[in-house]
Amino acid sequence: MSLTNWIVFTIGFLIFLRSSAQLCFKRYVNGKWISNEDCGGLKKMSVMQKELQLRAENEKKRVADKGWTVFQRRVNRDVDFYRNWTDYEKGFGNHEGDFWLGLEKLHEMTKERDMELKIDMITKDAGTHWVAEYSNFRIGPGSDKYRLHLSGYSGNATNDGFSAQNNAQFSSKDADHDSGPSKCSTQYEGGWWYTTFCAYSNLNGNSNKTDEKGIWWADPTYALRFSEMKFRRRS
Ligand SMILES: [Ca+2]
Repeated sequence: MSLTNWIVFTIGFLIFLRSSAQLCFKRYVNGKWISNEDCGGLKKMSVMQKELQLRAENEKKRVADKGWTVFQRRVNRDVDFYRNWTDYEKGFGNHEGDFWLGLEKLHEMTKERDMELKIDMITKDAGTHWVAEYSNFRIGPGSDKYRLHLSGYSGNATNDGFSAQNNAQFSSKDADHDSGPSKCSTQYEGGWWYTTFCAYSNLNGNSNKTDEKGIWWADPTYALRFSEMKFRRRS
């Protein structure tokens, strides 16, 4: 390094040190250390950062509180949903893939709060994304066969495939509670809130079937390749 460069570097470094030191320094005056105004600025900045951090954490918590609890999913279609009552009560499958949370938990989690329901679906033929939402959703206790309570449909699905089942008890292949002479659970090969006329949807149906035993919404001709049911506290 030449002498000129060395002098320029040294002067530059000294200017840098001085400007940095001006941000926050303390002086010893009359036996006391006194901070300059910039130290107050730094303190303010640190408080502001903490506030921002706290607000971000609160926001995160608020979003989490508003989050949906998924209780049914058909995506890989590698889990058998034609199961008995105990399985539907306790739940089955893999939470990351195809699963059923369980009727007991559904009842416990929806019984005391105002819940809303959302169902995401993708049709098998065109791959259209349908959403069906219900502003009221609650599942009754086991003593009432986990009766379905829902109302307030909105959405872009071809039709409302669930409101007609409001007030139906849950049925599985070994527990017929559909109130009709037939046994809808075996006829449709699923566990569902079947009623006298069976159903207008069959999201827990047989993934290998394309008729009324398959997975469909509003009409057996509308077969689905994906479904996800979830609830959250109504805001
Ligand atoms: Ca029956």
